[in-house]
Amino acid sequence: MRRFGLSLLFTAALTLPAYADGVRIEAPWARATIAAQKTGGAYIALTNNSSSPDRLIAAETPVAERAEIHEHRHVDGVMQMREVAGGVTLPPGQTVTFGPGGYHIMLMGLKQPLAKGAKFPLTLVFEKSGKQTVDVTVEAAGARGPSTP
Ligand SMILES: [Cu+2]
Repeated sequence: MRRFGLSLLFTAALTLPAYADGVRIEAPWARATIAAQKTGGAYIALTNNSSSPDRLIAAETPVAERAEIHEHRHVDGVMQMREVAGGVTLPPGQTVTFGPGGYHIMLMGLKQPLAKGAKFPLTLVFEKSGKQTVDVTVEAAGARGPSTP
């Protein structure tokens, strides 16, 4: 009996989510969109709990044709947006926060409007720690941050 109990413990340890020693995803949120809008933005905070750098290299969601990793930058006083080549580096022990005016997951070709209060799955692909899926909460169209951190 004792031996059986131990092996169960081992199984539980092996099936713990990868983020225990990799990247933790917090506060996933998005802004509500209107019917005519075919793009939207999703935001998260990524904490790399491992001892080596990792990288966010891709994103996927069933609510859009595709998801790209974008950043906003000021170029000659004008706000521009572009895809981040090679993904976003996540230094060990640090949190990289995505938000309006900075890094964002661009949802392109929305299949339906993102309604305030709804949730949708977002899968993030990390170079070292693999894939993780989180539920993104849709906030008001003008929200500056997540209502539930
Ligand atoms: Cu964008």
